[in-house]
Amino acid sequence: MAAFNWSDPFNLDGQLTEDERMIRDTAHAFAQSELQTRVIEAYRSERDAPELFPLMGQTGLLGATIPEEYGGAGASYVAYGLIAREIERVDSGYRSMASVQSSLVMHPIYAYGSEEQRRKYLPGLAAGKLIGCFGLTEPDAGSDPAGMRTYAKKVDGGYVLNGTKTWISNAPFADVFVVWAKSEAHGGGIRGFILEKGMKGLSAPKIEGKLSLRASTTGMIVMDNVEIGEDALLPEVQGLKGPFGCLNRARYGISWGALGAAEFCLHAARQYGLDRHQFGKPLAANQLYQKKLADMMTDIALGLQASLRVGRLMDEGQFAPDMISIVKRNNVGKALDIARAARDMHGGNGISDEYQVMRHMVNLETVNTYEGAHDVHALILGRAITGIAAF
Ligand code: TGC
Ligand code: FAD
Repeated sequence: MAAFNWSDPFNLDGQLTEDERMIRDTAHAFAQSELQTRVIEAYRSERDAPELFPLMGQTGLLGATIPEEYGGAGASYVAYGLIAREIERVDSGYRSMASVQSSLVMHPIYAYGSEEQRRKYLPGLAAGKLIGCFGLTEPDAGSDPAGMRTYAKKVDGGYVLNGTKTWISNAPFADVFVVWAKSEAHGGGIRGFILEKGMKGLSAPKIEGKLSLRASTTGMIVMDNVEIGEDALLPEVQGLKGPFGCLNRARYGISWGALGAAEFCLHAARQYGLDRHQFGKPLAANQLYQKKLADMMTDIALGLQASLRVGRLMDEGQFAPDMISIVKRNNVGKALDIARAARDMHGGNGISDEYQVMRHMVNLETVNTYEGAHDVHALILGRAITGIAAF
């Protein structure tokens, strides 16, 4: 019989390759030394942190699945998930910064870009010398991106873009903008374009006053007659499957990341319950307290196994997007429940940023909404089960 380890109940560690363990340990050390030391103050002051990108890049945490010839690490999707888990153990906003760069900017350039575009952008993005953002959502098109209004008009030698994207992670300090628009030259079909900071008519104002994900910068992308050349078009994809192909990767990473945040909350609640005494005994000596810890540990362990399975299938090229909807929806929903429970278990201290559980709780509200809201993933799964689209 094996000894039971409450912090790794199903021996996830033993199911990883040596390379994956090494990448996880590197990400853990980086997240604890560079991110954990900044996050409380960064969150308080809602401070922009573009300087983190080169630090993440030097550590090999950006574009991990992209081949080495373009600056990536050529690592597995499981390794990518492990990186997300370690970063989000510190803060969902920092994971957001990294997952947009890796899955929503580097992936489309690698998968849908020309060889010239790959060579131009990917090494700089992998190194964190360039920062990327991904513009799909619009003020009137969130869960329903097919309703987007951003339009690319065809002109001699290129296109002119008009439209507004909103709630765009990294946009205010981004150098590279992957933007999705309806294209006149392609029968009004959705196409991806690469825009660059400084183009005439392109601006990216910051959205102030977020009460969630405050360590990550969010903004708009405003395009007012932005002229781009033919070479700005991502040539290899047409239609919504372009942005959705990117979202598959990011949603999968989130399924690991959210559980990193949940693990932080479980560890914090356990330690708090052992240290704090009420009624002459540790809080953790009470049955109600232990039941909450047991529920947390169970949901984390089951969720991690599910994400590992989906990651292995992605590495084998055998995944279906609906599998990703299961793990994104389930793991984020469970992480949110866990963070709320941990906040409660800390009593009054639970609302202080010093204890960090409430920051995770409030962050996870965003994570539950972006990359397909919780209920939208239920509808994707409902469609898979019944064959009827309810949206
Ligand atoms: P639908 O008719 O279902 O599909 C249109 C075309 O797309 C294809 N497709 C997919 N392809 C690959 N992967 C997927 N997951 C795909 N889902 C659909 C589909 O096969 C079809 O292709 P084709 O060739 O036949 O045209 O499209 P719909 O308009 O009915 O979609 C409905 C729904 C609900 C599935 C979809 O609109 C949806 O997922 N909505 C949620 C929107 C969303 O997730 N937005 C995220 C914005 S980015 C973001 O939040 C970043 S936050 C990052 C951070 O900071 O970490
Ligand atoms: P809506 O679509 O208006 O949904 C509102 C509510 O209605 C939700 O609860 C939803 O579940 C529900 N709902 C919608 N349709 C249905 C239906 N048919 N049936 C039942 N319920 C329904 N987008 C990007 O493109 N790039 C980014 O980098 C990015 N980063 C983000 C960062 C942050 C901090 C946030 C908050 C958002 C970000 N987003 C980004 C946008 C995000 O993807 C959208 O907010 C999300 O897709 C939901 O869209 P919405 O806000 O318009 O809500």
